[in-house]
Order: sequence, then structure tokens, then C-alpha cells
Amino acid sequence: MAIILLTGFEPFGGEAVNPSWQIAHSLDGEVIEGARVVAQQLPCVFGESLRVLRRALKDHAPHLVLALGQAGGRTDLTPERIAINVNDARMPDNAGQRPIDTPVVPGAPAARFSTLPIKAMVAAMQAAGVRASVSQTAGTYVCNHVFYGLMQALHRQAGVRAGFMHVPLVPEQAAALGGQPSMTLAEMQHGVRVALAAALTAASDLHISGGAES
Ligand code: PCA
Repeated sequence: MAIILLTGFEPFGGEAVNPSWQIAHSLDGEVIEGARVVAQQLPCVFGESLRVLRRALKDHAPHLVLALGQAGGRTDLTPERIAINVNDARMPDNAGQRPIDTPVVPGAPAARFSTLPIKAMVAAMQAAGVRASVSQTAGTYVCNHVFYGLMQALHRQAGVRAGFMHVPLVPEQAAALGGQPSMTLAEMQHGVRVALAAALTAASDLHISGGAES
């Protein structure tokens, strides 16, 4: 059976949970459009996160890869358009590292696009009643690091679609931080299921705007 590799991160930045892993873990073993979800947790650590990811790519030879990460402040499920080849950490990772302006992969291109049909995924999630929009930047912390490393690892495997999606905080986290936007775990699970189904079935991406002015 074809495998969907679905990754999520361990908690970071003083949080007790990370919704990206809660979602991935809860969908582990589910079959979506004939493909089985394999969930993998990644450490929120520059370098080690990519070692764990590359091992999972080898072990499972997935047909499709979706990496998830938490993005405090966002209101929507946001498939990312592009990964950039830079690490610039505003705060230390879970191993205390704080790289500033280093490349994710030395000598590799400045950026790599997601190979997921991000517009089709957004449209499918919206049609299912889940708030979703395209994001034009995955930041410069561990999520972008993993996204870039993922796209670099797979860039010669045209048959394997891969990309990244940031998710909002869950309500418990948002309440503790005082009024941040949030989405329930159930809604995010539904959105990710629908997005994965769209990613597996869309022949090509939709020609609709997902752009922004800034
Ligand atoms: N979010 C962080 C790293 C891990 C996570 O879930 C980020 O957006 O870079």
C-alpha cells in the first residue's frame, strides 16, 4: 500500500504540546484515498530533525510527504509555498542551538517550491468548512529548515509530492497566551485529512489566486 509520511514536531518554546504532532499522531494508520498514513515525530532541533526525517524517508519510501508545524498567531491551516535555504533562529532550539544566517544545505539553491498542489488543498479545506490559506513564508526556524531539507532530499524524485503546512495553536495553548488565534484539534484533523486527499488526487494544481501583497 502507498505510504503518506506525515510528520509533526515535539513541543518547543516552553509549550507542553505541539498541535502538529497531536494531529500527525492521531491520524497514524488511517487510510486516505488508498494510502496509509505513517506518522513520525521530529525533534525541534536544527540538524537532528533532518536526520530523523531522512531516515523516515528511507524506511518508508513514501508516495507523499506532508510535514506539519505549529505557527502561533495564525488563524488558518496554511500550506507553505516555498522553503528557503537559510537558518536564522530568533530563539534557541530544543538543543540550545541558535544558528544565525547559516545555510540549511551548503551550496544548494536559495529556495525550493513545495511540490504539493497547495491551491487545490486550500480549496478542498475551505469547501469542507475549515479555515485555510496559502502561506508565502515558512519563516527561518526549524520548520523552514525541515521543509527545505525535505524538498532538497526529494528534488530528484519527481513522483513523490512533498511539502509543509503550518497549523494554528490549539485553544488550550491560545488561552494560556492570552487571546491568540486557535483552532480545535478535531477541526485541524479534518482539515489535514481533506488536504491529504486533495494532494493525492489532484492531477495538477488549480489556477486560482492564493497570493498576497506583503
Ligand atoms: N514550529 C516551529 C518549529 C517547530 C514547530 O512546530 C517553526 O515554525 O519553525
